[in-house]
Amino acid sequence: KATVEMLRRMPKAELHLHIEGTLEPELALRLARRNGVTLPWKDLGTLRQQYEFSNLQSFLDLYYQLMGVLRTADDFRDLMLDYLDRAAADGVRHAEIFFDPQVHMANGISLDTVMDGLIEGLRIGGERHGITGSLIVCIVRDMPVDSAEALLDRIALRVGDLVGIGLDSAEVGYPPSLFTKVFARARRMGLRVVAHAGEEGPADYVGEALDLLRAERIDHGCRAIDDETLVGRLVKARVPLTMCPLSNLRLNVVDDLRDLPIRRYLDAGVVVTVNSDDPAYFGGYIGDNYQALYDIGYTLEDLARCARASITGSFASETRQRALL
Ligand code: ES4
Ligand code: ZN
Repeated sequence: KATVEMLRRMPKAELHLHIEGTLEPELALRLARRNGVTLPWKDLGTLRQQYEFSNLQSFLDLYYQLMGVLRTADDFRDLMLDYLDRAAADGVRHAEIFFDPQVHMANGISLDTVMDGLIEGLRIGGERHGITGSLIVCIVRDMPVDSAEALLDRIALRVGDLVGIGLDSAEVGYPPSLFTKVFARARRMGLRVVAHAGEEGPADYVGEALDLLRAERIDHGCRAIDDETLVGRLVKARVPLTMCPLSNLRLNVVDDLRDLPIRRYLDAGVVVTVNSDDPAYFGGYIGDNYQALYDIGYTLEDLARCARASITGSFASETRQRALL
């Protein structure tokens, strides 16, 4: 199909991607064997049956359990390389990649093991595909605030290897306001700021992410549509939303892709980007997300606008952005 090729060829950046969410079930089983980690699912068929989710939490339960198979720097390198191979095939030229060190550290893996592996993967993938990438450390919002502060103590030694800090995991009941001080400290360390908000949580959480965390991008932002004033603010301040259609569908944020507010956001002038979130869990990488929007009536012009926004909304240098556009 000519259109698939046109979508694929649009230079794009991926701005909302959890590296642990690229752990395919095959790789999870292989790493479990390699590392002597016992999982409750003995074979691929049984594991595959676990991928039907009712909401964000039911996904997170599987996602955090499978993260336990990631033990060595080589594991993290292999995970990154597999992702970059797939991303490059979808026309991704730059990726800003989330990871959840608090969970790995709770599993007894050091921050250095995680980061050394991911960075080696970025280096090899960069040489292989000409793709650039950077890391965004995520705060797991349903873990104690103390654990986020302890992470920052570790991060302080490696800020040069990070572009930013984000906020992810179970949203409802964990408002951004809990992390005002954590993010203020991260900003003083020189990190750029993004935050998941308005995925399952209310529009108010998007406002808090902007006002209290000083978020420069909002991850998801589906529920911002409920607050007209907030939408106007996103437009005026040109705050990109990193939207993930297949994720929202699979986690029942919406019943149908047509119920996503993307059309209304584009018409209002919001900066919208298209991303894959946790592609190994949600049935598609970034190209599939673009394709799914095309299939329900978004035009090539709409999608080219999103692709362009992903580059200008990235934290890549001006020079790199110009080279990508
Ligand atoms: C996530 Cl889809 C989603 N939402 C919030 N936190 C996450 N961590 C990984 N995937
Ligand atoms: Zn996400």
